[in-house]
Amino acid sequence: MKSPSRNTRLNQWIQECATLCLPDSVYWCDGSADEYNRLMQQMVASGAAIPIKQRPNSFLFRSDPSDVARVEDRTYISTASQIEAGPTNNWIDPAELKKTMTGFYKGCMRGRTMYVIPFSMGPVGSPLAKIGIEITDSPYVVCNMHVMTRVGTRVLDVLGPDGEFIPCLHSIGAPLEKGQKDVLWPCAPIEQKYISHFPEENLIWSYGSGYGGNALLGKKCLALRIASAAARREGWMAEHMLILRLTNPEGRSFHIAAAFPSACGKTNLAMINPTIPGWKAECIGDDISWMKIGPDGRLYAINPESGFFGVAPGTSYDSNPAAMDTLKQNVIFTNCALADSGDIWWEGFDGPPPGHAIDWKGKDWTPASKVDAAHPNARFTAPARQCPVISPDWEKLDGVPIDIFIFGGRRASVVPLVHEAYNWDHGVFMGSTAASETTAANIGAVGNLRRDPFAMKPFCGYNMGDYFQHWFDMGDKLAARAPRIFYVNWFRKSPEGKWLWPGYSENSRVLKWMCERVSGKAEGRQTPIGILPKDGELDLKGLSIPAQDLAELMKVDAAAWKAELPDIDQHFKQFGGRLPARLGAQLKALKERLG
Ligand code: OXD
Ligand code: MN
Repeated sequence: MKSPSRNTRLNQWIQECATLCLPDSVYWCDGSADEYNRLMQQMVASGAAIPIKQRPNSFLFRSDPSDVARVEDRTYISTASQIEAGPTNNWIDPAELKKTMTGFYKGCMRGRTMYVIPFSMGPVGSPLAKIGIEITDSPYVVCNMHVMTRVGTRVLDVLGPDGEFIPCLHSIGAPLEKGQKDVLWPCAPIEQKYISHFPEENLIWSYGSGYGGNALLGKKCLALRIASAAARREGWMAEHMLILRLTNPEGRSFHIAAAFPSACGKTNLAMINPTIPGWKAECIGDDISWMKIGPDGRLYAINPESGFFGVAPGTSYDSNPAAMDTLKQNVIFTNCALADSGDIWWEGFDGPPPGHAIDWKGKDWTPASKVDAAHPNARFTAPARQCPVISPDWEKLDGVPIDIFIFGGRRASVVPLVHEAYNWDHGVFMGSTAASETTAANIGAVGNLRRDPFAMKPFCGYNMGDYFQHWFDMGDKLAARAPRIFYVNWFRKSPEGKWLWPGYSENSRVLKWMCERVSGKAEGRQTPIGILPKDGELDLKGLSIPAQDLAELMKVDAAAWKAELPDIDQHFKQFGGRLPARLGAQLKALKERLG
């Protein structure tokens, strides 16, 4: 197929990749509904996609059991010197990594089509948007990219003959020899999977996986790892944050950006349905926020994505009605179960489980089965515009002004429901020490406590010590206009293992307190770890939480916090000379406050 682009660098790169990967044909995506439908029909015909009768234009895919989540162990930040990637990233010398991967890419698209996907992260024409071009041999990836990004010819128009783009080369790593029958989810074995980033040349190479963030390269690879490095160079921020707008009964709006590790409820919070009377919430994004200081000195955020790639298990009308309504049509489901009714199903779905289903591995499943019907990292890919609570401003080219940052994670103990930072430096300290129990979003053990600074451990494209410094630099620039910083823990448990806080929509009570702090209506109480709600300040009307549970949720246990200090010290030590002195000062101050 002839190139529709006049961009010399782009055409040359496509030519080089075609020569290396040797696809049977090259196809330039135009982003049309027709294209999407055609590819889906091909995948239905091959058996890779299963139409979901109850949900128009929706399809179920089952991945290979070895290809079910992001592979952090095989994800690389390949900078000229290892120190630039820092201690939290895997590193291989760029020349060596390119040599290894070039070996894999040679002829890797034999028997397949090479799709060229021009996409924009951010609304086309936004001053914050960036253009990427993904090459892939997976039609599943093309369809997902249609939903998650803005794909098409208008992107090539903006790119013009000499515009800048981020090249993203992806292959599932499963060439087809003549006459070889394809499998339903082709991919390479784990030891051949590489998710590689070259931030110094704005380049992404991904090989061997077709799943989520490993393969939809606009998301984690571009919008977080490459963008975070670019943002530092260019003076803006790329963060693993949802964005929401909360409006109080008087009509004042607050914009909140919140960072939580993967599978800790970002999508639920982004689509919250407040239980407090008169408060209204709108969703702007559920995973990534790009932010830049505006002409008025405030920080403005856009959601660079156009869809939700959400964790399915646990999503229900109870936990997230807006997400469920988003999933009525035009959805790609991956690794969910298929009930005999013809509808999808997963653990935590509304109502009783189906009597019989086909599980994510394609096997018979009944409630008596000992295994999950849906993989714990099963996902839905759905257009953001279908979300009933999407903000009318979600595609505003200049973004929305952020008032509040929230950090958090899953912690069964120690960390109270909410506390506010004393100031920006203290907030950066909170973000840099954020910790959470691990989830199924990454391949690896689930439930271990790990420090996940700013929920960016898997996504920071450069030395995290420098990333902390970038937060300080941004705070210095924002000065009095900087957002206020809070830390939450919705996941607190009693010593007997009972949830202490109802979570979900009730989290709006905590958000309300934050807004009242910002507008000077809540006084708070000072504690060694930060500012907590004063007795009676958290609106609990209509909620029956035993006093004892509330006390536990709001408790600052100095001894437990002191016990955390050596671990924070250890965590900081890994950054050596790259750790900003301001973080050391914060740790010292916390030690002193704890007595
Ligand atoms: C995601 C993740 O897919 O963080 O958003 O893993
Ligand atoms: Mn995420």
